[in-house]
Amino acid sequence: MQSQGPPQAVTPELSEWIAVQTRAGCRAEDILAAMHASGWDDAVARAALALPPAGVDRPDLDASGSPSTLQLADRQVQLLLRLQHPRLALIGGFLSDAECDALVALSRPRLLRSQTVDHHSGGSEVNAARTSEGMFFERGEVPLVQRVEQRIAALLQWPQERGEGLQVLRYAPGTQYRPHFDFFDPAQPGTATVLKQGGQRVGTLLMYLQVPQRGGATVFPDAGLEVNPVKGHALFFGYDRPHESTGTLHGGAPVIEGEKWVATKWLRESVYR
Ligand code: PD2
Ligand code: ZN
Repeated sequence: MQSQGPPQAVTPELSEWIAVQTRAGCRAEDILAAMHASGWDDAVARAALALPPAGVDRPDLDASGSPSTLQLADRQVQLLLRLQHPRLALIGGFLSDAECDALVALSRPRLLRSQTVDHHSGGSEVNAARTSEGMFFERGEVPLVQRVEQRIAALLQWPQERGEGLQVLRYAPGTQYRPHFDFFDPAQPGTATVLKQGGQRVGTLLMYLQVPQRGGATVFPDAGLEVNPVKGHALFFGYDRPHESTGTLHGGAPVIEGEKWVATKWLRESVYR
């Protein structure tokens, strides 16, 4: 006898239905519950929602079977490098040249001197350790940002609502971002305030939009690793707990010649509004 349940594969119709629910403000967890109630297989539902498999609650790529390419919903990308510690991956061709140029053009008029989190108050402050200029998009602010955020969610199997708005940074010659951790230091008094919205950061995706002629590598001093920016490439690193043992101390080395532009997506452990 044939099963009468829904088809057990991610179809375009299913993706469209999920997009409609998401635009209407439904959370991924609620859509998942509705799909369970309608008889959808849990693994298929989670894949369609870009949620991690049951029991796995951290952003990461699906690199099972050691693929050299990954087929995301709207783009095929290259899996160029994987590292276990720090947990890191370098993705080629994540953004097209046109997408990089459009993100730069949209953000250029809105740049302001970058700030960092003030660990005492939980607010933000100008800091000599970070001399770039930057701006934030609202999540889903324009169709291009929506498309990039959908791609990130598919790559890292992490729902869009567990991400901060996309940040774009411009580094002129001589500017840099000194080594730091992207998670919030649990020992600092301002951290409790920051965590109220979305909880801890659990991963970072850096996308290179424009590359300098010299300098500007993303460096991981504890791992002895330097990643040279390449236009359209994306660098992911995850941190399962807010601790230096993750090996994710990293920085943006000074730009020597030319300009470096990057977009950063910081991922949170829970829904970020
Ligand atoms: O621009 C970089 O290479 C860089 C380095 C370290 C960006 C960030 N951190 C960041 O946006 O967190
Ligand atoms: Zn960082």
